[in-house]
Amino acid sequence: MKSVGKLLYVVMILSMVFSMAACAPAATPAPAAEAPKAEAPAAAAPAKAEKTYKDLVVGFAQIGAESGWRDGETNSIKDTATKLGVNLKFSDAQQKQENQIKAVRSFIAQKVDVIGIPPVVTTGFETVFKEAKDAGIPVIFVDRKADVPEDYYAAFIGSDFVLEGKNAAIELAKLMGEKGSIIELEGTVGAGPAIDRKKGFDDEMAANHKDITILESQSGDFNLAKGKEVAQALIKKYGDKINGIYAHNDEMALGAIQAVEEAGKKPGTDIKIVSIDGEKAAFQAMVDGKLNVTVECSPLLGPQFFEAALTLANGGTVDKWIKSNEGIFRQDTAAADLPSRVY
Ligand code: GYE
Repeated sequence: MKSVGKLLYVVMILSMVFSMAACAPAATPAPAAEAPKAEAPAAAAPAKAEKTYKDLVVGFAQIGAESGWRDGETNSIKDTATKLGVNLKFSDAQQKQENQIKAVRSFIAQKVDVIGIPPVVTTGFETVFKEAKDAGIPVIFVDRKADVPEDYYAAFIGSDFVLEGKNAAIELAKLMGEKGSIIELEGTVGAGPAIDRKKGFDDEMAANHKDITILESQSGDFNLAKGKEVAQALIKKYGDKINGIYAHNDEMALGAIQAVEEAGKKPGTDIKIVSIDGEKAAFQAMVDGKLNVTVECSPLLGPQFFEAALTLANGGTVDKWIKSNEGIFRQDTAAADLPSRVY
């Protein structure tokens, strides 16, 4: 009992001291009060309201529609904009760099908040991205990059193409029992993913798969018809020497499959085929046993793109490289995976 009384006494004294301190004018300022004081908020102009998705005006300068992959990306951008209520100005350059440049200029003139673009090739974009920078409009590279100074763009959202190429090489070498000869179908000449997918693949083959020879490497421009045409010409040239095909995207692999069949061989068996993207059609080709592996590259970049755009429009910063999550898919799971593929 005695100790309870003592405790009560201490509590009473303490609470008196605290209430006195609360009422008394601050005599000796606490250390924190010595920090430079901000201007009284009442005197300053009211803070600018943060933009929401509904206030956001975004220009997107798409390349075109060369692949199912790109259609998948276009849908992801458009659908996400609709869902979020973003005012999207979408332009289709029909595979032409000059049209993409025109689109960017028109977005600058319209004073959009942010510009998104997959530059079709890496060179020739410096002037127009400098113009965007001078106009204070952040540029986000979506899925492809251009070779411009770092401060000409705010972020790149997309894949590690060198790694995709390296993974494709490891897969193809394994399928071929670490020996034989292959042909390579490259993407659009001068396009970032074509340059990097070649580098990743060729370097891995040269370093770790010395009994595999790359007979020839040619551009199939990331589309089915050209991929088929190039594969036909190379099959004619090298005949039975070819044991493997590496295509920088699924569309060209689908073209190559047709070329192999027309040459009287079995794609996926006589000639192993590995490509990149993970399109629905590639999964179907794996189910049919004609394609062996697709290394995924996701075009479903809409949500990450608009999130970054909103942050930038509000003056925030984002990671310079926003990476997409991707896997490697083989024939053994293709049938189970196919129904959930979006693009
Ligand atoms: O792999 C290809 C498309 O830029 C990453 O472009 C993209 C590539 C994709 O045409 O199919």
